[in-house]
Order: sequence, then structure tokens, then C-alpha cells
Amino acid sequence: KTCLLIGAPMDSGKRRDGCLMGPDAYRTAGLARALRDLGLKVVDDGNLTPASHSPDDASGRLHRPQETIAWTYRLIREAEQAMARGLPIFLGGDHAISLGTVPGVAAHAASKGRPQFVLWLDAHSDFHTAETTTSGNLHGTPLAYATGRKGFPGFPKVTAPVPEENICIIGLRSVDPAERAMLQDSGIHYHDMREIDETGIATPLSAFLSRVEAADGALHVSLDVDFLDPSIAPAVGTTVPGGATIREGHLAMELICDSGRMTSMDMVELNPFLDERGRTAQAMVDLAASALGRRVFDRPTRSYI
Ligand code: DIR
Ligand code: MN
Ligand code: MN
Ligand code: MN
Repeated sequence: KTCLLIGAPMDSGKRRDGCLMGPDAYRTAGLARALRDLGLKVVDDGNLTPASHSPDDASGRLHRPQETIAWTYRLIREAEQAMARGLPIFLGGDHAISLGTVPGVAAHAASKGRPQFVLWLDAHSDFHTAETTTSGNLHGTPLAYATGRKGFPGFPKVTAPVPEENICIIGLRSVDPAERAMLQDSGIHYHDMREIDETGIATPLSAFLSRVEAADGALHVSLDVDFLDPSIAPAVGTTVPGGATIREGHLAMELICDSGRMTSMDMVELNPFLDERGRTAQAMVDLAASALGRRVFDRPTRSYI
């Protein structure tokens, strides 16, 4: 298996700047080395740039829509092509990179006749459309876009919408009213932090991974730094207290690895400017290593069934 590191230093999805430094922070924290130590082949593709676009002005309701649309065009194409070469790990950048990565990998899966599944690990549901967002921050919209919802004027058409039943969100503790209403009448499987407290993270995650396996699906994992509790992952612009512990994070990643289904991954929202000695970048690199095979001891059988 070849892991492809694809830097997407996109910073237009929200107002606080700094996510553009994310890809290099992951490199500095030793992502390639950690994966090579697991016996994986790693190719670093360097950083992408957005397609050419007209400049944004400050007049509209949305923050930097032209730059975000330009990134989306670029990332859809790159993500689809990368799937033919290996397992891409998209290094954000803010979560708006998933406007491109998810539709791109889903287009590839569709071309192979394989159903696409998406696991969204996040404090937020990112289920606004460009029309319902109250903040104007497009990093709060990629999941709605990937399902093919209307309300994204100017964005490329999503050729392979991800079926709502194939999406699982875990970690929720900040959901806006419009998102809640749309989620509740969607087929998306969503799990808030209370449910994780009550049942443990393995329960909803194992159920989801079993469905991916039963459908012989491709699995995209989108890991937002703010899925984690701010005490262990402070370097993100939108911290919400009460997030996943480092152990819940690693358990989730090891279960994903055991399933053998992960075909692509996003690591998003890291803002290294807010960090203390790179600790958040390091935590994210360690989680990626767990998702790709690092463990203390092997388990005799798949533990998620
Ligand atoms: C909020 C915050 N729901 C918004 N969203 C995100 O701006 O739409 N923060 N994704 O990370
Ligand atoms: Mn900005
Ligand atoms: Mn997010
Ligand atoms: Mn978030």
C-alpha cells in the first residue's frame, strides 16, 4: 500500500488564518517517517494550489467564496486521480478542503462501481449549505455538498453524491439550528458526545464499519482536529470543550485500521499558529499512524465485529 501525502494549504473556509501552515506542521511532526516505520510506502506529493480565480471582496455574505470554489475544482480532480495511485492522506487546510476531497474520491469509487462511505469525526456537523450558513464560513458546509444538496451556486456539480445512509458523524457537540433540522430529516447516522459517554465510541463506530464491510464499500475518513478535546488538541480555531479523549481517538483509529476499509483520509483544521510546541500536530500524526497500523499489541481477530 502506498500512502500519498497531499498538502492542501487552504485557509479560505473560515476567518481566522493559519490553517495554511497545516501541511508543513504534519511534515515537521514526522508523518512520513511514522508511516514508513509501519512498513508502508510513502510518497509526498507536496502542496497543491487553487485553480485560478477572480479575487474575493469583503462585500458578500460568504467568506472568500471564489477562492474556496477554485480550491474545490482543483481538489476534486486531484482526489479522483490520486485514488488510482494509492491511499491519499489530504493534509489541510481547513475543513473546506473536503468540498473537493470527498466528491473527488466518491467519483473514483463510482467509476469502479463501489459504494462510497464517509466517516466524519468532528465536534460540528458541517451540514450547512452555502445558503443556510449563518457564519458565512464554508468549512461548515462540505458534508451537505458531498451529499449533492442544492444551495451551492458557483460550485462544480457533484457527479457522485454520497448517499446519506453511507455517512456517519461521531463527536458532535456544536450543531446549528438549521443543521439540526436538516440532519434530523436526513438518512445520516450521527452520534453526539453524550452517546459516546453512554455507550463508548466503539459501539456506533463498529456498527458503521460493519455496514461498510457488508457493502464492500470504500471508506473516506475526515478527521477534524476539534473532534478531540481542546485539552489535548488546542491548535484549532473552533475549539469546543467536551471532545474525544486521546484514547477514544486512538481506539477509533485502530478500529478503522482493523476494518481494512479505509481508502482515503483528511486531516483538517490544524492551525499550527495556535499551538504549543507542535503538540496538536503530533497528536494528529499519532492518530494517523494508528489508523494505518501502529499498535501496542496485535489483536488475534478483528475486534470491531
Ligand atoms: C458553525 C461552526 N457551525 C458554522 N462550524 C465549524 O460556522 O457554520 N466549525 N465547522 O469548525
Ligand atoms: Mn480567512
Ligand atoms: Mn469540521
Ligand atoms: Mn469542527
